[in-house]
Amino acid sequence: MAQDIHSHDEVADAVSELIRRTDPAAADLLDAERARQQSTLELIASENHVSPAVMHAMGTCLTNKYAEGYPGARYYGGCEFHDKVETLAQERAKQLFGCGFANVQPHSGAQANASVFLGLLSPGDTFASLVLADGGHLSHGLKVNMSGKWFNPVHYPLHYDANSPEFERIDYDAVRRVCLEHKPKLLMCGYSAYPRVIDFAKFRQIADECGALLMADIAHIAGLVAAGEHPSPFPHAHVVTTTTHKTLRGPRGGLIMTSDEEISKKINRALFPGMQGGPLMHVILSKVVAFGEALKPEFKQYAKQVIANAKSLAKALTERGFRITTGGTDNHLMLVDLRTRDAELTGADAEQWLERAGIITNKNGVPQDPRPPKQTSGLRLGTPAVTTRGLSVDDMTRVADWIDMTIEGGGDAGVCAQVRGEVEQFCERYPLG
Ligand code: DSN
Repeated sequence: MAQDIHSHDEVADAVSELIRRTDPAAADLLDAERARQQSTLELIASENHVSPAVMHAMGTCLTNKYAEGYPGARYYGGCEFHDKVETLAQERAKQLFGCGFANVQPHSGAQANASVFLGLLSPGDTFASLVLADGGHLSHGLKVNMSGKWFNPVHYPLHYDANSPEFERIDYDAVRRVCLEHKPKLLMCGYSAYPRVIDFAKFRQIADECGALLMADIAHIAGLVAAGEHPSPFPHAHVVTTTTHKTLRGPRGGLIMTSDEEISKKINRALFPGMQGGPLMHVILSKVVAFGEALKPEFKQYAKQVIANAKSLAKALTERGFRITTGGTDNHLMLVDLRTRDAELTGADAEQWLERAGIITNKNGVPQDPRPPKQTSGLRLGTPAVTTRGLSVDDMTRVADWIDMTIEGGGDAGVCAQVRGEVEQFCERYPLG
């Protein structure tokens, strides 16, 4: 299934040749990156391999056009087809997520989030979120981000009691306590390193009780939500943001949705002209194609397989002595606490060793991690990209073996080279085009 959409990509070859004619240096870099992606296993939870149609929709003449404004109300002439493209993207997004309004213009998830802040809050306003170190996101109130500099974040905790069956999961009672104490104007949920189902209905109850708007940032789980494999934030959240390039498997970009007309007007004004200028219309064409793919029944199968693969990888790693935070996963990602294998081992080292072995991951803090973000005690692993490639539940056991061997080898060059050789050979069975 997954390989069908990635059968040999002649356009990618032609694009490379075309660039080579005028710019060999750029073509060399492009070819090197294609070879890297082909020969390694991508386990970064926020990455994916898009289909050739999604990929090449971005390399089109729509990049030539300014279309500031919205369909039917642009600041430039010549937007007849751009209006249709953007409207189609909006319609498909609404259908996919079951909401009333969609703004498809955000260049990224962080800009989508910033636009919500600009549209719905005033500088200094209080909002509640999970701190980045526990799995949140930098745009959810990190002090060096605009959200933390110009607004007043208060953070709710996870369950930190290791003896609790809820260990490292959201502590909804604590969310309620924090919200009743601080009366935030906005309550945020949705995370970048949280492996469990989010109870949007519970969040809405708390938001209503403390008079807050509920915002769900579903950047990581959007594809699972679209496929019905994770509960939807609608009708609970007042506003929903996402990226389009993670589990949703679209082009790099953002999306904001709501079913409230007044909120949609505020968000539209905040995004343009408040936050961005001209929309990236070539990317919006690609969003159209990606949303179309996600509406197909095959995408539901894909999302199911992403979760099955993640569960399989988490189980295989647990059997090999790695602790997975919360004891496993319900979605596409897991956080591996490396300290159970080796108290001295950092995420930074593990990431580097695995990269040498052809397995691409990212270091990530685990909840209450004593180490700084450039070191960390954990690794975040995800299955969206390898599932697109066609890897199965059984393949995940092999992947776990390679991770185990590499970590056991402690960065030894010979071990890394051996695993790398096996991974490269394995990857040949799953061509990316
Ligand atoms: N950088 C993204 C991630 O990896 O989760 C979040 O923006």
